[in-house]
Amino acid sequence: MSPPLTLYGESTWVSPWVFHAMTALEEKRLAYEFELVPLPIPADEKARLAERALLGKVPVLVHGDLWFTESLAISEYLAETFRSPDHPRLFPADLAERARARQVMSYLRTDLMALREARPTTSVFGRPVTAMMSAKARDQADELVSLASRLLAGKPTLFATWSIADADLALALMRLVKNGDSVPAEVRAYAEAQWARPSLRVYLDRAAAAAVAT
Ligand SMILES: N[C@@H](CCC(=O)N[C@@H](CS)C(=O)NCC(=O)O)C(=O)O
Repeated sequence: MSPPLTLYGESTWVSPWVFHAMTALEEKRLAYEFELVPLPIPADEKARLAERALLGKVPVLVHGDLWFTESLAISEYLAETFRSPDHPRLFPADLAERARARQVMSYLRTDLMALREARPTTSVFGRPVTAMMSAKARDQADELVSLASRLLAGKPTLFATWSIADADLALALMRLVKNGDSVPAEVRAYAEAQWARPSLRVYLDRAAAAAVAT
């Protein structure tokens, strides 16, 4: 029998990386405990997490004696531990599509800093921002939308079947949609359809409730 799973997330419900890890667990239909830590993480809690998980950040996945951080490491571990066909897939079966999915997810984690600053996740889950985007943020938004349009080309998912890259791309696009920035209709429809997917809703509903409460 597999040891129990625990996911550490943040009590403010604003982390795209916890969203990714929780969506992966939900998509795999795994039972797990959920532990909340405040953000910023208090020094003593950060040290406690870092002692076990190497880094004092969330998300942290605990599986038996293994504690580790990094959202992509978590989804890849879940994909490789709880394999298809016994569990739904998180990554495309096709190697070329899987490479493309990793390309998109890596881009979303390491790029778009100006856009992420101008359109933070607080404005996705809670109150929209009214400030104009800087020229750099606008350029990054244009690049993001162009990438989405080219990859989607009217399809409902990036690849032949849903993958965890769809969840990440939808969240990135929602930085624009939720703030009233211009997004082509078919890209917006894709992001909104992803937003309704049950595995994403688990984090999103908690984030929406937390936003209303603050
Ligand atoms: N690259 C990491 C990013 C994790 C991260 O930056 N988490 C933030 C919350 S969004 C955090 O734990 N910050 C607390 C801190 O740095 O003290 C991932 O993909 O999981």
